[in-house]
Amino acid sequence: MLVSSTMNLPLYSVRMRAALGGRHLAGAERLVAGAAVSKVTAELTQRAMLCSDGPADEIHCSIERIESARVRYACLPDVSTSQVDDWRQGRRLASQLLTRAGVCAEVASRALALLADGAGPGGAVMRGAVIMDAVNGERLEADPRRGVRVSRMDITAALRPRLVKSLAAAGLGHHRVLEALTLAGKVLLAPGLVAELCWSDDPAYSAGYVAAPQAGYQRIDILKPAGDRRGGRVFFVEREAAPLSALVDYLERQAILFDAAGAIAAPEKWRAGDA
Ligand code: WAQ
Ligand code: MG
Repeated sequence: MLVSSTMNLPLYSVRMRAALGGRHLAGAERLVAGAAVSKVTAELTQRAMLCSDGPADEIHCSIERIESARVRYACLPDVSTSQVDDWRQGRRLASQLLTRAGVCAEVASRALALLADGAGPGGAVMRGAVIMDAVNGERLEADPRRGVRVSRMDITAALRPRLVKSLAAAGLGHHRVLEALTLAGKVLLAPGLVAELCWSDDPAYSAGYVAAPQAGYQRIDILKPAGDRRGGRVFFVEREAAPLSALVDYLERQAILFDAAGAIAAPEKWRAGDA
């Protein structure tokens, strides 16, 4: 009998980050079979060359083998989308969703202001994410220029075409949705994680999300003014739940492959009075 043994083949973490004039431009991370490494590396490099603010003047790719026994399999979070009138309303909704997830109201406001102003030194965009204490708003990441970069996650080759199809059917065909959903899926399984807030640094992409373990991946279609180059990610944590070192190690190093998707809801108009 022929048994497919792809589950036992080693996987490769492929990571790309690109900069222009010392400023972070783009990054991406995949986890793929050996046979796909060169193709995926070329795709990610091409993205850095074609990105709207590019081409990059510096691109770093790193490729590293991961033993299949170390890979964890999981299901992606449910996806919902709220349509708002403008970014102010979007941020009010984000604040509500964060407090509902267990982030203190003042901490939620602080995080929104931080991403709005640029979370890196001098208002720069960070390459990775801010880690913030959900109770007192303290920033916990060791390097506020770099932040913590989540990697070693992807969706399986079997799930990918199905997911691409169901996202497209819900009007969510942009590659950013699939990538952010994968990243948030990994983040939500982190020890001590309360919620994630994110919007893109791409001036042409205004959507973002609040993700939380119970509520899933909650998209908000407008979280910043058109043309704004500032964006970022904040991971809110409950400090007592896990040591920071364990959290960062999980985010940076634990390999996770998503082999199942959650429910994908059609976009709904948000009314400010909604509970
Ligand atoms: N780990 C940690 N932080 C990251 C990572 C990562 N792997 N990748 C990006 N960031 C941070 C970094 O500060 C970026 O400046 C910021 O997030 C935004 O990155 O459902 O495209 O790649 O419609 O611009 C969200 C909405 C899109 C998608 C997010 O992020 C949807 C997006 P970008
Ligand atoms: Mg990116």
